[in-house]
Amino acid sequence: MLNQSQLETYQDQGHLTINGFYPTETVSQVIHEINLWAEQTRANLSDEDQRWYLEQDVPVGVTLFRKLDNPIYNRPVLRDLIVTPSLLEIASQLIGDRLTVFFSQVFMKPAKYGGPKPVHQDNYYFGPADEDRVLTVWVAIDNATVENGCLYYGDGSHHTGVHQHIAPANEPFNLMVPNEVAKKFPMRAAPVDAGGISLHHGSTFHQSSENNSEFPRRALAMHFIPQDMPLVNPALDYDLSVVVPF
Ligand SMILES: O=C(O)CCC(=O)C(=O)O
Repeated sequence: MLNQSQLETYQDQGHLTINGFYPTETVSQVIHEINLWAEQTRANLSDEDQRWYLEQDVPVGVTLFRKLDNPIYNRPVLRDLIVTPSLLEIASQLIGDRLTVFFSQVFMKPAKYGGPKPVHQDNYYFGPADEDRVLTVWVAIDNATVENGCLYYGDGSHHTGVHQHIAPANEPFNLMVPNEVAKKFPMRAAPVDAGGISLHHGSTFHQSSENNSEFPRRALAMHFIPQDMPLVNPALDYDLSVVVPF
C-alpha cells in the first residue's frame, strides 16, 4: 500500500516513483522473456508492423524494436512476474477494485537509436469515461536516466483536463500535445532504477527523450482501468479482446 505521503505526491503531482519494487532476479527474467519475444516476432513482421514496431531512424540493415504491444496479454511469463499482489493493492488504492490491464506495452528505447516520445496524456489516447480512473504503471527494466531517455512529467498537469493532441502524418502513434500548450508545463525528469516503478495518472503530461547513450532504456507500461469502465472516445483502435482482468 502507498503511505499518506506517497498518496499525496500522486494526487498533487500526478505521478509517483517507487524504487526497489521488483527484485533483480525478476528484472533478469523479464529481460530474458522480452528478448525471446522480440526474436520470435522479428521474422513475422508485415511492412505495416515494421513501421509501427521498429525504430525508423537507424542505419541500413539494422533492425531495432521501438516497442512490443500487450506483453501482459501475450506473455503469461511477464504477467505472472510483474502483476504481483502488492502492485494490485496499489492500483486498487488509486483507482478502485475490479481492474483490468486493458493495454500494455514494452518500450525498448534501444541504445544509440531510441527515438523520443513527445509530450502526451494517456487519456487522450484512451478516451476513458472517467479520466481519474486510468493508472499507468511503468516498470523500469534498465536504470532509466536522463542520459538514456527516462520519463519526464509535468507536475500537476493532470489537474488541467485532457488537451487536444496532434500527430505527424506518418506517425499516428506519436500523438502529442501541441508545443504552445506543452510549454506551459515545465517537465521534470523522473529517473528510476531498474526494478523500480513510476506510476502516473492518465491525464499527466509526460514524455521521454531520445536515447543517444550506450545503454538501452527498456520499460514495461501497464495501463489499468476498472473492468466496467468503457473507453468512450479512444484516439487509436484498442483491441479489447486482449483485456486481462484482475
Ligand atoms: O517509455 C516511454 O518512453 C513512454 C512511456 C509512456 O508514454 C507511457 O508509459 O504512458
